[in-house]
Amino acid sequence: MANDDGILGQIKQKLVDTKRKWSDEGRLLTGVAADPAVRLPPGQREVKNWPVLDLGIQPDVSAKTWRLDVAGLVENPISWGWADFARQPQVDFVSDIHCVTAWSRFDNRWRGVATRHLLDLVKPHPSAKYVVQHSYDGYTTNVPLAYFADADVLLAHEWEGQPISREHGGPVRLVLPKLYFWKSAKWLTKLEFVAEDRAGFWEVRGYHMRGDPWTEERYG
Ligand SMILES: Nc1nc2c(c(=O)[nH]1)N[C@H]1C(S)=C(S)[C@@H](COP(=O)(O)O)O[C@H]1N2
Ligand SMILES: [Mo]
Repeated sequence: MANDDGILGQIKQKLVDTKRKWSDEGRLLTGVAADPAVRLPPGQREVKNWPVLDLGIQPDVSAKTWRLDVAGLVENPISWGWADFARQPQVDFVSDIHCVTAWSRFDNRWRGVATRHLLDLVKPHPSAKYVVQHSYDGYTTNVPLAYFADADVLLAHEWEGQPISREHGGPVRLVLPKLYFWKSAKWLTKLEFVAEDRAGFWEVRGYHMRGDPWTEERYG
């Protein structure tokens, strides 16, 4: 990743090393098959608080300076500022969070712009199969377009009726409930549509290219 040198100078290298070690050891894998009708995926435990996970940097992005670019294999690339984003149809969704570090948090009420609406505007080329999310802290993560296009996926700017806080990725973060939460980029600034899957920050460090919690796709 082009950004790695810059980030790695600043991030908690120890955290990265620990997570990579877990990946190498297959830690937290239960080997138990899960029923998607069961709300808590295998190996997860429910928490009532909302843990913060980042690379040791929490970029301070105001709505004024925030931008979202949509690029790559799309018919209509866009570049939005806050006013453009706020003008789009807003939807509310309640969904659960499943973090690969084994905590899950139920019933999070989000407000934002549905990725389905964004897809209607940008019109991905038929060859586009994956979406790479890019963030202000240099973080990247890749998801299959089919997951990105689910009805419950939001470019979220509110949680429980309040603007998403800086530590949780405000002003705008992705929320993709059907994959582990590392697939939901905080401080989102760019979406890149690509034909071939491309590993993001954690994926190059041993995490799964897809990350389905119900089949425990923790490590890849
Ligand atoms: N930009 C950015 N997005 C990110 C991360 C990050 O470090 N930077 N961490 C990921 C991980 S590992 C998780 S579990 C969730 C954590 O979101 P939270 O801090 O709001 O709980 O954000 C994901 N998105
Ligand atoms: Mo995570």
